[in-house]
Amino acid sequence: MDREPPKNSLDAYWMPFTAQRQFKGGPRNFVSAEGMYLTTADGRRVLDGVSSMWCCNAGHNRPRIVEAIRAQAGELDYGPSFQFGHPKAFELANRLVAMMPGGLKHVFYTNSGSESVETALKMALAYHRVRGEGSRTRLIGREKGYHGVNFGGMSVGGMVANRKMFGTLLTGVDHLRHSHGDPRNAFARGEPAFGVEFADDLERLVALHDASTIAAVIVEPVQGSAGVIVPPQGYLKRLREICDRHGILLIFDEVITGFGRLGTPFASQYFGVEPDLVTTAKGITNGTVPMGAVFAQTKIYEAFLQGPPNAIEFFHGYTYSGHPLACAAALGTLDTYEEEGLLTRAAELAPIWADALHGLRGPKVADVRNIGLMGAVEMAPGAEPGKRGFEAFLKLHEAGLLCRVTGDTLAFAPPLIAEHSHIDFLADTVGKVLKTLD
Ligand code: PXG
Repeated sequence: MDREPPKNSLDAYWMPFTAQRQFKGGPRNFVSAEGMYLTTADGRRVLDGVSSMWCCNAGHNRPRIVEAIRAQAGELDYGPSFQFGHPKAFELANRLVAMMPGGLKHVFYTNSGSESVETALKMALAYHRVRGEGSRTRLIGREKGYHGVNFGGMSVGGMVANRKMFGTLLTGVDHLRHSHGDPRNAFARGEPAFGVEFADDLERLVALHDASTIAAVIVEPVQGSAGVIVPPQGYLKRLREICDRHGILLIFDEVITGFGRLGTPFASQYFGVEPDLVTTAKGITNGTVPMGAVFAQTKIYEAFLQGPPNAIEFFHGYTYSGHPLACAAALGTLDTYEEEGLLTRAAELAPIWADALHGLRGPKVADVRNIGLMGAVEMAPGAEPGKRGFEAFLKLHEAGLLCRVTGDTLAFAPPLIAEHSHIDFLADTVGKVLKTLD
């Protein structure tokens, strides 16, 4: 018989990516947020060291965004997204594509990073098919990659724990080797010097499968969830060259790197590499209303515009694609980013950020990685892998600092409004907690 949970039980909520029993034994709830800080249920202020989940690039509770959402809710709360539109969806699309380099001039709305990834993979497959190259059905991801939790993204993703429970996933998927772990790259500042040749792994997969079977390669320009793994110098350029050589589409998953994280609006500009498709989410609305967007090259968009003009060209979309509240939130977000120069602010903060993180090098620290305003401190594993990481995460929370943890790696990406004092507090707090670990 099912066990009846007590009233107001914490058990009713099956929480995402959470150790249910650990959490429910001592819940960590936030009740409000402002600027750089979140406030806990017991009234403590916690510095947001990771833009909550790499989302709140402008910090919390920003007036323009809050107002835009409020006003929109009282005007057009919702309307149909298929065969109908609303003005803000078009206004936002124009503003978004203006931020993108080159031919990335069309945008498709989704509700999350996972949906952006599924959308981009479907665009890639369908694009080849409408051009008469329907044999290009293979999708290539990368080891340690994170592309969300839906079947396509999970299949091209390369995080073992996220894959192993869920069956055989998509067929026809292969993975590039990841570029992490060369000891010569430990404590590199920014892009590590060694490992550009990992991009040549794509040539190996082309030799194995034949280019005529490969639709697209998807990579995060900087691997976020795996613990801020920065690409070796020249790696992404080489990947672009190999894709071009073989007619393979290159997809950048910029769910984390998009909207200023590296000091340019998108990582594409930072690395000087123009992909065919770009997936985004998170920072597009500063995390306030769920939204994602996929940017496509004009050649891809236009390839679909065939057949009778009243026939739907791409059988894909979501009930909430371009939701009015999300569009309003995104417009308020872009206003905030522009008015405060936030999309380039990480470039100014990057040297201070690098110094602060690398200053943590010490006995228990195996590696420090940084780029733009993101970074990671990888601790040497203690008695049991992951134990030290989780302990540090809890102690940091107690000490008033929010971070993310993956294994024994602590990841940081503070809001782009951070001041030097916030960065100092972050580094000091991590340094103090490191000293208390076994
Ligand atoms: N692609 C990338 C590159 C991501 O980082 C997704 C897709 C999926 O987005 P949604 O919106 O469906 O969750 C992500 C999400 C972390 C962490 O700290 C990272 C993400 C989400 C939650 C936690 O490792 N990235």
